[in-house]
Amino acid sequence: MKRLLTGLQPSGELTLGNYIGGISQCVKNQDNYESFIFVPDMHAITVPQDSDILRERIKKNVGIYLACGLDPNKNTFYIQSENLYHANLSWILECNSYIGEMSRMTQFKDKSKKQKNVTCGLFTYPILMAADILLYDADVVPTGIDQKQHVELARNLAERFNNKYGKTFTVPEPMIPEVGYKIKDLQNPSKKMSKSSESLKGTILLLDSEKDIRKKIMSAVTDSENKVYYDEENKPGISNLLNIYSCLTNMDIKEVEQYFKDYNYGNLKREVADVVVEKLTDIQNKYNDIVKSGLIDEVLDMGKKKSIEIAKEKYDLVISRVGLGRNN
Ligand code: ATP
Ligand code: LTN
Repeated sequence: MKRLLTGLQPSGELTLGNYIGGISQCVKNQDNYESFIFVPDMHAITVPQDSDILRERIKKNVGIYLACGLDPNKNTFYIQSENLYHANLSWILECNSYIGEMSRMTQFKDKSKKQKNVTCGLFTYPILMAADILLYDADVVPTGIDQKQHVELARNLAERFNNKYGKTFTVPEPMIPEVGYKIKDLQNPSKKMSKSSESLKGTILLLDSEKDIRKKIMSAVTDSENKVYYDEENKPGISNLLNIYSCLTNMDIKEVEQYFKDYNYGNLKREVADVVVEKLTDIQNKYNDIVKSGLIDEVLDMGKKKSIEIAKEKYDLVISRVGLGRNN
């Protein structure tokens, strides 16, 4: 079975966008791949974080993954900082990476503009991401389009290392969800719904209350035509609502368009809110049971053990190829 590996940064509360574009895709794939889902907490500290919030969010996110249907018997869950091999391999890869190629990373350029003090970690973070992937011989890496360049760096570093030292790493493939899965901010539908948005008015969080979900959807920005049809360019707000409905009901976008064709915007929003509330209430009920059950720590302890075993084997091979340490 091929291996799938992905991580969602604990840099904010998980959103409906994360569910539709990320988590639910992993749920669909869990029978087809041996899956590794980890929390890249060391990536989160490339920008300032509050320690108490970060600590709480790491476990909360794992609870949400489980509540969304990621089965602990089919996926290995672990926390990056609990496995020291990630940072160790990252260092060796840094010594095989070039300032020139790192300077071309577009996410660094974007994120560094928003920071007062730009850390070295923010600059080298894609190399740590390559280590996350290469330690486990991942075949496919599901991510958003913004991470494609980082997965390509991981491919380049794997090929470079293999050419220099002999076949050591699997060269991973990015797995990018289709355009339809891109959910937009409800207040600014030209922008993606994002967990690190400054205002959460246009962002539905997976643990939002029913009242907040309805309020956010009812006040979604639309247009003045009051006719429901799908046109991403001229009607981004309405198209976004239709997309959300289509993804949560597994209905084709054409069928959804047909279904809502005689609706006004108010009624459309009400029905979209109904399906979002139904889906998220189910996830939230499961999440509350999972938190009470102690399952999160159980799953993370098992995952930590397994991830360290796999990573150690790869790391030992790497240091022996490079000539580090002794007796290898
Ligand atoms: P950040 O704000 O920190 O960039 P984010 O919430 O925008 O975070 P990522 O952590 O970069 O998202 O992405 C994690 C996963 O969630 C990816 O698989 C990505 O495709 C998916 N995802 C995030 N936002 C959306 C969205 N609005 N629509 C569809 N998929 C999304
Ligand atoms: N950089 C990614 C999170 C991430 C990741 C990974 C994703 C860190 N390491 C390895 C896939 C594989 C992000 O910011 N979304």
